[in-house]
Amino acid sequence: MKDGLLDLLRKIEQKIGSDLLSVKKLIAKERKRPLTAAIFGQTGSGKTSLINAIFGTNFDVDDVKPCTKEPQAHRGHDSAGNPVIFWDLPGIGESVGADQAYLDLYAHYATTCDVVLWAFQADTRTITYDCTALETIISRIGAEEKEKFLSRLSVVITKADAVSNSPWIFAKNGENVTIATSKETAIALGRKAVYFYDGLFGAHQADIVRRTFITSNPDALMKLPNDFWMSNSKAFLCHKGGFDETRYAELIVANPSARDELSRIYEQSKAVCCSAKYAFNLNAVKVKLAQNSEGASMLRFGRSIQKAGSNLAWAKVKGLGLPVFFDRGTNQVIFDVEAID
Ligand SMILES: Nc1nc2c(ncn2[C@@H]2O[C@H](COP(=O)(O)OP(=O)(O)OP(=O)(O)O)[C@@H](O)[C@H]2O)c(=O)[nH]1
Ligand SMILES: [Mg+2]
Repeated sequence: MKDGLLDLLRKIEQKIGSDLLSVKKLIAKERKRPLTAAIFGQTGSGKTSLINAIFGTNFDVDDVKPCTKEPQAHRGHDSAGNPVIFWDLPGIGESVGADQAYLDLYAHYATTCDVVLWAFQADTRTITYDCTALETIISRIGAEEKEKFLSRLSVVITKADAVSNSPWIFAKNGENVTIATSKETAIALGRKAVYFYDGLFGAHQADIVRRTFITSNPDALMKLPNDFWMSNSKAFLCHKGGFDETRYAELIVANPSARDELSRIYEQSKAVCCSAKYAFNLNAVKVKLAQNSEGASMLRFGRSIQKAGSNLAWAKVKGLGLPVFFDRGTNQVIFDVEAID
């Protein structure tokens, strides 16, 4: 990872020359500070399970009743050895009284964390409750903090495995299994991603500033419309407001040399779908953490993040509770994952 970071620095150096010193200073400062993150969302939406899947923690989860009652922290390091603190919080929706206290907690973490994830579970479509909670948090943190908080907030859609417009694909390779969506399920998840993102942020989208490190020639970025601008250090490209697929497609055609920055900002303007159960898209969640954090901390995840994929041990797949097919005509099991070596 350190080499990856140096490579990236060299690339930035070639592009922006004299500004390298300011970028280096920024990175040095960022490295000393732990990256802090937290996850919000309704009870049972799978927050703790997601953290367990990403960080290998063993926090309690419950199949029936609200489980996490106090904030609990995973204190670890990213792949470059830099400190990361991830706060797993209680879920809202447990009771009116508990929610008041939990929303106070959320307001606290909203202003103190570098990045916040808001979890929706894929097999639901209700958003009013979460929207009301977001408004309460905003009213508690005040107008000044609002923009910063919203810009650091990402939406994750959990339990993607619960969406199966057509079967998920399990590719066994020795002791490992790669789990992928079928085309239809990928499309359904893509629609969910837009639905929950737009639903949660609603009119607030106009206030959201997204930013990404500049890796292309800055000259190419000068021609972008007025809702894009470069930070003073010329290290970041910033954008304020909503950024949908149509606009993204138009801008890429008009500004092909700015493709890298535009695609990173576009990715930040969408929810990411994942599944702790299938270990699906967990790397994409880490990318979200990195992209939405302030400063140069996105570099800290850098190239250590492989392309989003899903890998599970075969032994784990056997324990997923997949259906068993039984033929009543022959009185035989036709398919049982547990019977496969
Ligand atoms: N199908 C499926 N179920 C999941 C997934 N992640 C979590 N679950 C289940 O969802 C239920 C709730 O999971 P938790 O991780 O405890 O949810 P939580 O959001 O932390 O809940 P609170 O702590 O009460 O806020 C458990 O039964 C989990 O097994 C997933 O990716 N897929
Ligand atoms: Mg929990």
